[in-house]
Amino acid sequence: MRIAILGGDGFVGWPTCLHLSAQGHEIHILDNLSRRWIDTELGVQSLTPMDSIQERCRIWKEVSGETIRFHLLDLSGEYERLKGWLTEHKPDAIVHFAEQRAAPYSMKTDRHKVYTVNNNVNATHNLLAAMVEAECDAHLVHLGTMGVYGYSSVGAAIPEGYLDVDIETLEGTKARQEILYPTKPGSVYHMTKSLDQILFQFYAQNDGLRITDLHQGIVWGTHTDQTRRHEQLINRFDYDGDYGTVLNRFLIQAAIDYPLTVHGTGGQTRAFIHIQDSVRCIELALGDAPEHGERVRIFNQMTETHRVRDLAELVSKLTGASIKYLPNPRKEAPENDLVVKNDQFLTLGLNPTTLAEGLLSEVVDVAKKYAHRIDRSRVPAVSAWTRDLGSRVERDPEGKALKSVS
Ligand code: USQ
Repeated sequence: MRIAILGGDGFVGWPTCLHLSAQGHEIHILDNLSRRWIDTELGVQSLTPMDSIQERCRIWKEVSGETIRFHLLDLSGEYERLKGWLTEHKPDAIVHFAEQRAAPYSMKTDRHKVYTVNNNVNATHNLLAAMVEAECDAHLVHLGTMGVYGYSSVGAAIPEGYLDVDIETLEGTKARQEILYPTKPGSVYHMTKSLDQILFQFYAQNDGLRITDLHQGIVWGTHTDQTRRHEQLINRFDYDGDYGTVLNRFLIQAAIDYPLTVHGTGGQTRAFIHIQDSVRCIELALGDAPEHGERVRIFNQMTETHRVRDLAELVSKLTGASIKYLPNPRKEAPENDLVVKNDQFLTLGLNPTTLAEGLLSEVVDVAKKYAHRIDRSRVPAVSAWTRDLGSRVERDPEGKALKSVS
């Protein structure tokens, strides 16, 4: 297949490009390199040294003999170029990762909220409108998030996207409806993915676009089989307070002897998936396209759930790292249970990689190898969800210059 990977320079995008290219697909990356610009804005860098996208593609050609083409294009701001590209290249499939993906970054300031909404919602809508106009019959696979559901604790498993409900009619009988699971995003970033769902629903129903939305959990790990093939193919690995995700942060913190930064009681339960499974799920979703006129197909892309404090304890046991319980900068339930259905990917053949000590220590080894690149002052999570929470944030878990916490 000819596959356009929008956002193919990012953390899940890049290994997906390699994975699909290794399977013989013709891969085109469309990316505005905004993630690299955000590193510059925040004054941080990936733990792992990352080459330019052109250099990465050159190395891939050397290693595999396969060509990955790169097109510098801003989905949210260059509508006409996007439409022209789709008209000219007519991809068979499109994988859409091209959105600002960090919840803390989206809550940093009002400017970051506005940027995240403009970027993410425009990117998705521009893509959908352009696909219709360019008569592009590609199967669109979008990377969404488990966070659209809001990690509820209602005592029922979270279904894959849809819920059957009975509504009382005017005659007093019950009418069965299938609705999108009620969305309850916990950040401006997660809210943009909730909005994406409505855009997809409309374009599938109005224009017959074939769309799959993947509600992904928190990704951990860094290597896939393909990124391992050459040092310069290495994936990015974020550790900072905005882009680093919880388990990867704990593993890096352990590697540099930094206290593990648990927010609140650590009673938050979240869904997780290893990066290798993430790219495999994209492959499985691509092979299972809906028909024209079918509803949006929704998969829960996760393999296991864990409580944050249990993860901290696991990493601490493995590495001897200390744990620090910090005031939570986020507005989120301090404790929640989470049961998630993921039968569809299991039926399609996903064989989950679960948290194993060997894999965890492998990530700690990567972190140790590049520890000299870590700026410890960028480890604390300082983006707060409200002003009030901001004044309570403990900025330095290492104990230097602690802010008072009332
Ligand atoms: N947390 C800590 N300590 C830290 C960092 C985070 O206790 O040092 C806690 C947070 O308060 C939160 C949980 O860990 O309760 C998860 O935070 P996270 O930063 O790992 O994940 P999140 O902000 O939810 O976002 C990440 C990705 C996002 C993806 C989402 C999937 O950045 O792109 O959509 O995971 S999910 O969480 O299932 O919605």
